[in-house]
Amino acid sequence: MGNQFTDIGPNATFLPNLRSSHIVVIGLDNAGKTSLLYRLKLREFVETIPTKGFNMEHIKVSVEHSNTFHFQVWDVGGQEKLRPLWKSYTRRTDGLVFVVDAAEAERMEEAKVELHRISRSAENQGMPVLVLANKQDLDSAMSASEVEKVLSLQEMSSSTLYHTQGCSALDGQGLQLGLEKLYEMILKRKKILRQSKKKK
Ligand SMILES: Nc1nc2c(ncn2[C@@H]2O[C@H](COP(=O)(O)OP(=O)(O)OP(=O)(O)O)[C@@H](O)[C@H]2O)c(=O)[nH]1
Ligand SMILES: [Mg+2]
Repeated sequence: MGNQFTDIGPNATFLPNLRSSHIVVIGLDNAGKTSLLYRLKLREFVETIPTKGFNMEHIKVSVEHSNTFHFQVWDVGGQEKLRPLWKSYTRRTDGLVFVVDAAEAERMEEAKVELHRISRSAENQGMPVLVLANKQDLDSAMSASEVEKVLSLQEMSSSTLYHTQGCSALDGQGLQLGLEKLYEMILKRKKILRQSKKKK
């Protein structure tokens, strides 16, 4: 799936609908971010090319009690030279999706450094993080709990809600569950923020 440049800037305000959230998908190059985006959008596995900028799609997800939730999803290129741009996309977002290629154990340290760097940045403090351990269709893929361990997710700030989900853009496994978890974390964080505002 090719790059899609739209005239909407990365910091465009979220859709006014309360049932809609703005999420940003980041992770190292080749992790499978664009494949996951289009698996969600088109419900099929598509051929991709490395993303040089970003792709953006609106995605509908069925959540609890047959509610439909809308995500505005920004998929940002993961090549090293593009990573300094991640910050401008993660600013003012409701949730972060960090994708790793679970079959590439040798790049986990690099992924860990990038994930902790972005989640530590002041503007991203406390933002919910869904880690997707992608490519579970491959025999060599690490499980979600192994990925959670090597990325040292428990070392993220105590205010950060996170969940690690195994998935595959190839066959679609794990994606619905991952998005439901993200939805729950976003709601939980909104509640916490509302309560702390009331206390002030
Ligand atoms: N086996 C398998 N291959 C996958 C899966 N998801 C993605 N791939 C392959 O992994 C490669 C990279 O996928 P992309 O979706 O382009 O990766 P990306 O994270 O968007 O990469 P950048 O745009 O460079 O940051 C492609 O060859 C995909 O076909 C998966 O779940 N299983
Ligand atoms: Mg891509």
